[in-house]
Amino acid sequence: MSKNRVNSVDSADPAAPDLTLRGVQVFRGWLDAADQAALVEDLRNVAQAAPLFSPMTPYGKPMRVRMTSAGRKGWVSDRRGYRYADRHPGGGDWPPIPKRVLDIWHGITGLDRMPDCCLINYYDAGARMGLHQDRDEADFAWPVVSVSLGDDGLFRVGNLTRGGTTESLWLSSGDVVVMGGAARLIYHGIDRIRPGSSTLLPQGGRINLTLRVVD
Ligand code: MD3
Ligand code: FE
Repeated sequence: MSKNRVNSVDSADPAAPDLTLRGVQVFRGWLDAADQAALVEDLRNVAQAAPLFSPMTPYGKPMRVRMTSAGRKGWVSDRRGYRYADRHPGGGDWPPIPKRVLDIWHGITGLDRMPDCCLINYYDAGARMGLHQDRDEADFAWPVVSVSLGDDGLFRVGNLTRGGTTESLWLSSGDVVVMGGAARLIYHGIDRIRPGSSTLLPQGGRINLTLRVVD
Protein backbone atom coordinates (compact mmCIF):
# COMPACT_ATOMS: atom_id res chain seq x y z
CA MET A 1 0.00 0.00 0.00
CA SER A 2 1.17 3.44 -0.77
CA LYS A 3 -0.32 5.31 2.14
CA ASN A 4 1.89 5.47 5.16
CA ARG A 5 -0.68 7.24 7.26
CA VAL A 6 -1.83 5.57 10.46
CA ASN A 7 -5.48 6.15 9.59
CA SER A 8 -5.32 5.31 5.91
CA VAL A 9 -7.84 2.49 6.24
CA ASP A 10 -10.75 4.20 7.89
CA SER A 11 -11.45 7.43 6.19
CA ALA A 12 -12.53 9.03 2.98
CA ASP A 13 -11.16 12.36 4.20
CA PRO A 14 -8.43 13.90 2.15
CA ALA A 15 -5.01 13.08 3.50
CA ALA A 16 -3.24 15.68 5.61
CA PRO A 17 0.11 16.90 4.28
CA ASP A 18 3.23 16.48 6.39
CA LEU A 19 4.23 20.01 5.52
CA THR A 20 2.81 23.02 3.69
CA LEU A 21 5.18 25.59 2.21
CA ARG A 22 3.50 28.72 0.79
CA GLY A 23 0.40 26.64 0.09
CA VAL A 24 2.33 23.81 -1.58
CA GLN A 25 1.40 20.58 0.22
CA VAL A 26 4.13 17.99 0.75
CA PHE A 27 3.32 14.35 1.51
CA ARG A 28 6.53 12.67 2.60
CA GLY A 29 6.99 9.01 1.75
CA TRP A 30 3.58 8.67 0.11
CA LEU A 31 5.05 5.80 -1.96
CA ASP A 32 6.88 2.94 -0.30
CA ALA A 33 9.92 1.27 -1.87
CA ALA A 34 7.89 -1.39 -3.67
CA ASP A 35 5.51 1.22 -5.14
CA GLN A 36 8.46 3.30 -6.30
CA ALA A 37 10.13 0.36 -8.03
CA ALA A 38 6.89 -0.67 -9.75
CA LEU A 39 6.35 2.90 -10.89
CA VAL A 40 9.83 3.08 -12.41
CA GLU A 41 9.04 -0.07 -14.37
CA ASP A 42 5.83 1.54 -15.69
CA LEU A 43 7.81 4.64 -16.68
CA ARG A 44 10.42 2.60 -18.52
CA ASN A 45 7.60 1.26 -20.66
CA VAL A 46 6.32 4.77 -21.31
CA ALA A 47 9.79 5.98 -22.29
CA GLN A 48 10.21 3.02 -24.63
CA ALA A 49 7.11 4.09 -26.57
CA ALA A 50 7.70 7.84 -26.19
CA PRO A 51 11.45 8.46 -25.80
CA LEU A 52 12.82 11.21 -23.57
CA PHE A 53 13.79 14.32 -25.53
CA SER A 54 15.50 17.61 -24.74
CA PRO A 55 12.94 20.34 -25.32
CA MET A 56 14.23 23.42 -27.12
CA THR A 57 13.36 26.63 -25.33
CA PRO A 58 11.81 29.39 -27.45
CA TYR A 59 15.19 31.14 -27.00
CA GLY A 60 16.95 28.36 -28.89
CA LYS A 61 18.75 26.74 -26.00
CA PRO A 62 17.96 23.07 -25.23
CA MET A 63 16.61 22.40 -21.73
CA ARG A 64 18.92 20.34 -19.57
CA VAL A 65 16.03 18.34 -18.12
CA ARG A 66 14.90 15.62 -20.50
CA MET A 67 11.17 15.00 -20.84
CA THR A 68 8.41 12.90 -22.22
CA SER A 69 4.72 12.51 -21.44
CA ALA A 70 1.92 10.02 -21.08
CA GLY A 71 -1.74 10.77 -21.59
CA ARG A 72 -4.04 12.43 -24.10
CA LYS A 73 -1.76 15.47 -24.11
CA GLY A 74 1.98 15.89 -23.76
CA TRP A 75 3.99 18.98 -22.99
CA VAL A 76 6.40 20.13 -25.69
CA SER A 77 8.60 23.12 -26.27
CA ASP A 78 10.28 24.34 -29.44
CA ARG A 79 10.86 27.61 -31.27
CA ARG A 80 7.09 28.01 -31.55
CA GLY A 81 6.90 28.14 -27.75
CA TYR A 82 5.61 26.01 -24.92
CA ARG A 83 2.37 24.11 -25.35
CA TYR A 84 0.52 20.85 -25.01
CA ALA A 85 0.49 18.64 -28.09
CA ASP A 86 -1.47 15.55 -29.17
CA ARG A 87 1.69 13.81 -30.40
CA HIS A 88 5.26 13.14 -29.35
CA PRO A 89 7.76 15.31 -31.31
CA GLY A 90 8.81 12.11 -33.10
CA GLY A 91 5.25 11.72 -34.42
CA GLY A 92 3.75 8.91 -32.33
CA ASP A 93 0.89 8.97 -29.87
CA TRP A 94 1.66 9.51 -26.20
CA PRO A 95 1.21 6.24 -24.27
CA PRO A 96 -1.62 6.05 -21.77
CA ILE A 97 -0.98 7.23 -18.22
CA PRO A 98 -0.13 4.12 -16.17
CA LYS A 99 -2.91 3.01 -13.81
CA ARG A 100 -0.53 3.19 -10.86
CA VAL A 101 -0.05 6.90 -11.60
CA LEU A 102 -3.80 7.55 -11.88
CA ASP A 103 -4.25 5.77 -8.55
CA ILE A 104 -1.83 8.23 -6.92
CA TRP A 105 -3.79 11.17 -8.38
CA HIS A 106 -7.10 9.80 -7.14
CA GLY A 107 -5.71 8.73 -3.79
CA ILE A 108 -4.28 12.13 -2.99
CA THR A 109 -6.84 14.50 -4.55
CA GLY A 110 -10.03 12.42 -4.27
CA LEU A 111 -10.98 13.79 -7.71
CA ASP A 112 -12.91 11.72 -10.23
CA ARG A 113 -11.62 13.85 -13.10
CA MET A 114 -8.37 12.20 -14.21
CA PRO A 115 -5.37 14.17 -15.45
CA ASP A 116 -4.87 14.56 -19.21
CA CYS A 117 -1.10 14.66 -19.00
CA CYS A 118 1.61 13.00 -16.97
CA LEU A 119 4.77 14.95 -17.72
CA ILE A 120 7.91 12.96 -16.96
CA ASN A 121 11.04 15.01 -16.20
CA TYR A 122 14.42 13.33 -15.94
CA TYR A 123 17.26 15.15 -14.15
CA ASP A 124 20.82 13.93 -14.56
CA ALA A 125 23.51 15.00 -12.09
CA GLY A 126 23.86 18.50 -13.56
CA ALA A 127 20.26 19.24 -14.47
CA ARG A 128 18.17 22.00 -12.96
CA MET A 129 14.91 23.79 -13.73
CA GLY A 130 14.70 27.54 -13.33
CA LEU A 131 11.91 29.32 -11.50
CA HIS A 132 8.73 29.34 -13.58
CA GLN A 133 4.94 29.19 -13.40
CA ASP A 134 2.87 26.39 -14.91
CA ARG A 135 0.20 28.23 -16.85
CA ASP A 136 -0.28 26.40 -20.14
CA GLU A 137 -3.37 24.65 -18.77
CA ALA A 138 -6.90 25.94 -19.38
CA ASP A 139 -8.27 25.87 -15.83
CA PHE A 140 -6.11 26.65 -12.82
CA ALA A 141 -8.83 25.40 -10.47
CA TRP A 142 -7.47 21.88 -10.99
CA PRO A 143 -4.45 21.00 -8.87
CA VAL A 144 -1.11 19.77 -10.15
CA VAL A 145 0.30 16.68 -8.43
CA SER A 146 4.03 15.91 -8.47
CA VAL A 147 5.76 12.61 -7.68
CA SER A 148 9.50 12.44 -6.96
CA LEU A 149 11.58 9.32 -7.69
CA GLY A 150 15.30 8.66 -7.39
CA ASP A 151 17.82 11.21 -6.20
CA ASP A 152 16.81 14.08 -3.92
CA GLY A 153 15.97 17.40 -5.58
CA LEU A 154 16.20 20.86 -4.05
CA PHE A 155 12.79 22.39 -4.68
CA ARG A 156 12.44 26.18 -4.51
CA VAL A 157 9.15 27.98 -3.99
CA GLY A 158 8.69 31.69 -4.65
CA ASN A 159 5.67 33.90 -5.11
CA LEU A 160 2.75 34.55 -7.47
CA THR A 161 4.88 37.05 -9.36
CA ARG A 162 8.55 36.97 -10.25
CA GLY A 163 10.94 38.15 -7.57
CA GLY A 164 10.63 38.34 -3.81
CA THR A 165 11.87 35.88 -1.25
CA THR A 166 11.96 32.15 -1.86
CA GLU A 167 12.05 29.07 0.37
CA SER A 168 13.56 25.70 -0.44
CA LEU A 169 13.17 22.12 0.63
CA TRP A 170 14.60 18.80 -0.45
CA LEU A 171 12.20 16.39 -2.12
CA SER A 172 13.03 12.70 -1.78
CA SER A 173 12.02 9.56 -3.63
CA GLY A 174 8.43 8.68 -2.78
CA ASP A 175 7.39 12.20 -1.83
CA VAL A 176 4.24 13.59 -3.44
CA VAL A 177 3.52 17.31 -3.73
CA VAL A 178 0.14 18.93 -4.42
CA MET A 179 -0.18 22.45 -5.82
CA GLY A 180 -3.77 23.62 -5.57
CA GLY A 181 -5.77 26.70 -4.73
CA ALA A 182 -3.71 29.86 -4.60
CA ALA A 183 -0.48 27.84 -4.75
CA ARG A 184 -1.35 26.62 -8.24
CA LEU A 185 0.28 29.63 -9.88
CA ILE A 186 3.27 30.01 -7.61
CA TYR A 187 6.76 30.30 -9.10
CA HIS A 188 8.84 27.18 -8.45
CA GLY A 189 11.89 25.32 -9.70
CA ILE A 190 14.57 22.73 -8.97
CA ASP A 191 18.01 24.17 -8.14
CA ARG A 192 19.93 20.91 -8.23
CA ILE A 193 19.76 17.27 -7.40
CA ARG A 194 21.88 15.35 -4.92
CA PRO A 195 23.60 12.65 -7.01
CA GLY A 196 23.91 9.30 -5.32
CA SER A 197 21.26 9.99 -2.69
CA SER A 198 18.98 7.17 -3.89
CA THR A 199 19.54 3.67 -5.23
CA LEU A 200 16.15 3.47 -6.97
CA LEU A 201 17.53 4.25 -10.44
CA PRO A 202 20.56 2.13 -11.36
CA GLN A 203 22.01 4.98 -13.46
CA GLY A 204 21.17 7.59 -10.84
CA GLY A 205 19.36 10.85 -11.41
CA ARG A 206 15.90 12.05 -10.52
CA ILE A 207 12.50 11.52 -12.12
CA ASN A 208 9.64 13.87 -11.45
CA LEU A 209 6.10 13.23 -12.62
CA THR A 210 3.63 16.09 -12.83
CA LEU A 211 -0.01 15.24 -13.34
CA ARG A 212 -2.11 17.93 -14.98
CA VAL A 213 -5.64 18.54 -16.18
CA VAL A 214 -4.94 20.34 -19.44
CA ASP A 215 -8.26 21.40 -21.01
C1 MD3 B 1 4.07 24.49 -7.91
N1 MD3 B 1 8.69 20.25 -12.14
O1 MD3 B 1 7.39 20.02 -14.48
S1 MD3 B 1 7.55 19.50 -9.33
C2 MD3 B 1 7.34 21.12 -13.90
O2 MD3 B 1 10.56 18.56 -9.81
C3 MD3 B 1 8.06 21.29 -12.62
O3 MD3 B 1 10.52 18.45 -11.95
C4 MD3 B 1 9.53 20.32 -10.98
O4 MD3 B 1 8.07 22.34 -12.09
C5 MD3 B 1 10.24 19.01 -10.89
O5 MD3 B 1 6.68 22.07 -14.29
C6 MD3 B 1 8.78 20.64 -9.75
C7 MD3 B 1 6.61 20.40 -8.21
C8 MD3 B 1 5.70 21.38 -8.84
C9 MD3 B 1 5.09 21.14 -10.06
C10 MD3 B 1 4.14 22.01 -10.56
C11 MD3 B 1 3.78 23.12 -9.84
C12 MD3 B 1 5.37 22.49 -8.16
C13 MD3 B 1 4.42 23.38 -8.62
C14 MD3 B 1 2.77 24.00 -10.28
C15 MD3 B 1 2.41 25.08 -9.53
C16 MD3 B 1 3.07 25.33 -8.34
FE1 FE C 1 6.53 23.58 -12.95
